[in-house]
Amino acid sequence: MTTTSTIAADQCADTVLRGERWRRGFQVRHRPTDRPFAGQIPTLCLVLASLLLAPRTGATAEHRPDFVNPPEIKSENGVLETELIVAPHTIVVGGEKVTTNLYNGLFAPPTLRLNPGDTLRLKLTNQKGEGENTNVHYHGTNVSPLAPGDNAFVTIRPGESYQYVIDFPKDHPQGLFWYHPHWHSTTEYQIGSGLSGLISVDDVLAPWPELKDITERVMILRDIQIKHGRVPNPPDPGDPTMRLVNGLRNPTIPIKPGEVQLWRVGNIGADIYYDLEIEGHKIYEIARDGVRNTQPMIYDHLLLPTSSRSEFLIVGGEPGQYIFRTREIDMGPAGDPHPKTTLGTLVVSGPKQTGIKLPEIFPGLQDLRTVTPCCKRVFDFSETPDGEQFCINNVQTDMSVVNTRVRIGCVEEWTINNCAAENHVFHHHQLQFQVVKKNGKDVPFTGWQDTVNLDYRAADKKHPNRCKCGSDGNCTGCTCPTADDPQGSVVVLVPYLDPVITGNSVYHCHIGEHEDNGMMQIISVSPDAGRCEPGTPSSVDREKIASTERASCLKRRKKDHDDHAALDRFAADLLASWCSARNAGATGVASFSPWKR
Ligand SMILES: [Cu+2]
Repeated sequence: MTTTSTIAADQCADTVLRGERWRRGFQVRHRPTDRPFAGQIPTLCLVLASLLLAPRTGATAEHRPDFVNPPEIKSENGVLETELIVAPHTIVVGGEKVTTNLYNGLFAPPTLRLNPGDTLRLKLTNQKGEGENTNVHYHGTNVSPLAPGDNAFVTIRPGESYQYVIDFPKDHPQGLFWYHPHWHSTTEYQIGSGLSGLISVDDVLAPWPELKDITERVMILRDIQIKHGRVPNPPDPGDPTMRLVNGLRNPTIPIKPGEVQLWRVGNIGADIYYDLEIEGHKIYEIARDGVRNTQPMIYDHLLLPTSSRSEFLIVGGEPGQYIFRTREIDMGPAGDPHPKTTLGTLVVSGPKQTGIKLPEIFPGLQDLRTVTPCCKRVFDFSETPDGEQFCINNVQTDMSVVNTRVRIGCVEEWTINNCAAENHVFHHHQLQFQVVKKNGKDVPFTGWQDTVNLDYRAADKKHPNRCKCGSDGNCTGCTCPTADDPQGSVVVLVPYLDPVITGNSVYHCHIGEHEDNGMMQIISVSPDAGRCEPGTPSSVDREKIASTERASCLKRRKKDHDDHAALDRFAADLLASWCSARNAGATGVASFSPWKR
């Protein structure tokens, strides 16, 4: 059924994963919550199903559908038990008929709602019947990567089921996460088919009880390409696509003048970005990628790279209709077109609301710049001139190789360089990191995130040595960022602090096409690694290599996904040995002080 070993994350849970976990909670996390969903009765609203199955006539003002949240499944008594069945269904989406693989027949599948400390028991059944393997990754969650947890290396073949059991730590960040297939080499197609949904770890509004009764709008941003009634396998991110909100084309979103609403938005499509804008309205972001900001962030428009989530407040303006859209995005000369597109229509009407103030006091969060990093590493993201193959540090994904070994208990500094003439999106599993520098400039500390955009490089008059691109998007002579020309580089501080993330996971570009074609590597997080294990080039090593050499992308045949079984067993053994050492009284695995956040 699955190729992974079956050591459970809770094998030493009493002493390590639950009892002696590093305290890292927001002080506010322990406040009682009186949000309406705190009662926790399993509920699967099927309202959306009927909406999705009904023929739709398009996006004219007269025929705009009403906005509806995705259905929800909530935890009860600390457990969320559910089954997702992946199977082909024929539906009408955005006015077009398509036969595609869906979770439980829904283009907007249920939001899984649970609380810190809860256990998610999710049975995934693969009924795709097309010879396609699948699995589920729980994006952004700070949980164990070992089977039967959030293990991206599990294989669930057609006709098989797999029982995931995932313990969410008691101090898990409260916010928006998501689930999607992570079966390397077909991830893009599977997400593009309609396979992704949201996870809400409640309650993001806990620090602000005055907001507890405001209307909450949960939004799945996902596009679909339909050709001859099917989703192309794989989709081409350069082709025209239909952008939808919860499977709806240009829905009407009502709000009263002065009313404060919480919008929880996830870009959970396969490849594309959004640059969100609501005419006449500001975006007051309170959380990014499932972690609250340290201060209110106010935007006229908000870039959401693939896989990012933003939770923000909006305040209804003067009565009228306002377009909710994504602006046009410049993805670079080698990138795909991302044209301006209407997503929905905000309709402001009704009696004026008053009395709710936007929050100004935010919970604390550790500024990781106060910590001396154990290790500094550099990762160069490059691609072949034709933009077909993608590399990290000059090699494509090899599912049988651990590329990076880090020690639990460390904060590391990673410099991630975009050496290509199109944007990439860096994502790291199991944690959030802090961005401290972008394109050579210091970034103020406003929070943590699990995805970050890497700006493209392209030649201009001042920088003739960057990529030179033809009108066909083919680019040659690309170089990686340097100290003198840092365009495209991002420096992040990565906290490998929580022993629950011990094991093997991955970091990669979250543009599905790029990940499937080589831009992903395997990381082993263990107590046994050296503080700066050789293997990944350090920043010092990298300075000796010319940026032109670093920009190459060697094609390496991807090995079969199943080769990973041995590595998973290896990680499980490591955790087991570490658990027994801790149980015997050995300490010092992580000497970092408790988190302040
Ligand atoms: Cu990419």
